[in-house]
Amino acid sequence: MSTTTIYQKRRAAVARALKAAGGGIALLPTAREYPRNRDTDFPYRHDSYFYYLTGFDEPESWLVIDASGKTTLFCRPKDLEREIWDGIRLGPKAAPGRLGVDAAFSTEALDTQMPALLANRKSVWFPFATHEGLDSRVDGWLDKVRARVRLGDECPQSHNDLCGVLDEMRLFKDGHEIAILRRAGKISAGAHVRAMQTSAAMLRNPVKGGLREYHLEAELLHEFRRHGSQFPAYTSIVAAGANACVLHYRAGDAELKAGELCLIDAGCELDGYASDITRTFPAGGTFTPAQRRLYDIVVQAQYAAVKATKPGKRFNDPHEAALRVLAQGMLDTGLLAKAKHGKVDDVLESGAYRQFYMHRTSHWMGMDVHDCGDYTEPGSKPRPDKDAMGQPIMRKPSRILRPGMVMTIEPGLYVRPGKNVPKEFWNIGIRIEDDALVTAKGCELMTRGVPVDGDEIERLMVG
Ligand SMILES: [Mn+2]
Repeated sequence: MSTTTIYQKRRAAVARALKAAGGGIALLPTAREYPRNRDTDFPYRHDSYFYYLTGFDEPESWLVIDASGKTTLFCRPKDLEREIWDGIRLGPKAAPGRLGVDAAFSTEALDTQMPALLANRKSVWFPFATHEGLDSRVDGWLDKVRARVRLGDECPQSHNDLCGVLDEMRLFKDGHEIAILRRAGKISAGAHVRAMQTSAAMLRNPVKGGLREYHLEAELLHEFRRHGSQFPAYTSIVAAGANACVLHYRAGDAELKAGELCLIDAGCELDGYASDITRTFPAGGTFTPAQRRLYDIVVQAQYAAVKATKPGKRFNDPHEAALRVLAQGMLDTGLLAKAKHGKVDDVLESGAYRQFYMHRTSHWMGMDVHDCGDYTEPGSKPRPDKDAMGQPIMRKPSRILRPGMVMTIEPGLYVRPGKNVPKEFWNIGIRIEDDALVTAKGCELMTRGVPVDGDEIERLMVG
């Protein structure tokens, strides 16, 4: 299938969803450009929804989809002067042929064309709370339509959130998307291998100033980019030693020392799709016994979560499976004293595990690293549950996993120094994260080009 056809099919699916919801018209801008400082912008990143429906990455573009299936694109006009500075623009004339839309206009015609497109439509759909100023822009266009009601035009009567329609579509990845996600996962895995090997090599042959977190970040970025990745999918975390216990630490300039662990959470974005990998490894290539003890618990927790990631299971099942292994590990190692905390079920019930494991095990992944998609099962009834603090609430059961969904599996253990915490484990932070595609029978880990097994990591690093 040509890529144009893929985007046409997705737009047709949106039109069908609008029709099923009673008709109307959907409009969707891409992301805006953001200035960084004088004359310099932040690297431009298109809007994921917009790109999902067009494959078009020029700024200032808009897409309009009518419930009848008719599609209209607004894009920057051809401009020889601007194109000399900023690069070739597609332009509205070439857009229908290239992108398969029915009509195309210059963005300069937005304010004149949009009211005409919105007139006599039952409702208007756009993404809520994702583009600053969008709702007032739409209001301005509706105002122009309303000014014409005496001429017989009708104004849309309702606003609908387009995100709901698009989120549900994006939650299920098609073959085109899966192929890109696999490639992104492979590139990122290679980058982690490279960082591990560089870490051990630089500690074997010390450089002036020592091995720093940024040295490993540079290896990651080099590997991403040389395989065609446009950007990192998120800011890379390279955390030396105790920094691993800071969940949103970034790569800084801390020194990596032999005998300490390094946690790297980094993934590239490739052609609009993310990857998200975390590995924790001994900076010098060999785990200490205490590090290895906790590491193996996290590996086992991840295995348990992977086993629970298959069609028919719920989104929360991998988390519950990982949690049980982690909680048992906390008791076995004395992180939680058995005399005080009881057995594994008591720990799960009391929430005492939160001292060492305070985040969830999974999130959806796709175009966005924390991708869109409902985490609860649509159409199901709320039932008694507990919130993050263990308080009883009513909520819908978590989403039933189905083929085509992509999620991370990322258990961890983070041990900050504390009075009743065995000293040998202080400042050890471990997380292991892979990206799983739910398949017909189970799941495919798309990021296992870098190992998780402790022995394999040691072999890879000393090799
Ligand atoms: Mn993640």
